[in-house]
Amino acid sequence: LALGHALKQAQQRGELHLVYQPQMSLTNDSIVGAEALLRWNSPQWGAVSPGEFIPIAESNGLIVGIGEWVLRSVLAQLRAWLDQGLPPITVAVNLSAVQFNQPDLPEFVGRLLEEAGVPPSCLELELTEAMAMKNPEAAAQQMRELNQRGIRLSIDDFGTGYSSLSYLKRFCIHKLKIDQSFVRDIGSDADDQAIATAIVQLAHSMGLSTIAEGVETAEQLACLRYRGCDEIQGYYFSRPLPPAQFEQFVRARM
Ligand code: G
Ligand code: G
Ligand code: MN
Ligand code: NA
Repeated sequence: LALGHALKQAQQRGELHLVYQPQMSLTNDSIVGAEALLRWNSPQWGAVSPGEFIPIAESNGLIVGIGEWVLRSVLAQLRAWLDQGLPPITVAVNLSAVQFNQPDLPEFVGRLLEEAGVPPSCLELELTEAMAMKNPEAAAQQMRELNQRGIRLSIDDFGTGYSSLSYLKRFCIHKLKIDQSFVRDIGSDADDQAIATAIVQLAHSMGLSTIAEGVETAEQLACLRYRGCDEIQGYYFSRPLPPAQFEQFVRARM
């Protein structure tokens, strides 16, 4: 409760900020995108993880305002990077179920993109299997409308939830994010190797790409490359970075 109260003020007081974790293509070894991750430095509570405060924000309704702030901030950042001559990248934003279920989300995001002057293909929205499968018909419609506006969609933590393959085929998504729980022991665990192979083959057979999360070692990277995974994200490549450091990271590799 106290945390919820502090969170209410956090936004106005500028205690929230975003960090950007680079995403690398394994086909041409270049940076193709980033995932925007929310951080909260509370003077009272210290650094609070989004894993802790997002559920609170979802239950007390603050998530709508916070989610809108995240989208606006990411688009302003993308516009600034484009103006500064950075190559166009796609930034992925985590959506909460509350946001995804808002009927006017596609129109709202479309308006924010126009106002910011950012090509829709620079924005990717991350959904979870649970969000997609709770009401698959409504979710499919929402995805279609986002897709029609040129916004990219991915399924986060893929493989940990429950998704019907028949629905997966009908969802307008571009990418599956292989959950880090399958990546951790991929060097030695035959089950994880089989799962990664299956996800990559499933994705490719449907014309989707794959990104593996939580890649920390060269061995994990080699295993994923061998299995045809398209992109990686993780500490091996880079931690999530503040905007200025992310820009430096990209420039150093241009
Ligand atoms: O970065 P970290 O591992 O601490 O993130 C923990 C969790 O918080 C992850 O599940 C991530 O998806 C979620 N998260 C991070 N940033 C955002 C955000 O901007 N919006 C939402 N809804 N979730 C976020
Ligand atoms: O649920 P979601 O996939 O959105 O959350 C991604 C989370 O994973 C972020 O909180 C991010 O900080 C974390 N993360 C990113 N790279 C790594 C990594 O290489 N190892 C571990 N353990 N966590 C990572
Ligand atoms: Mn994510
Ligand atoms: Na994930």
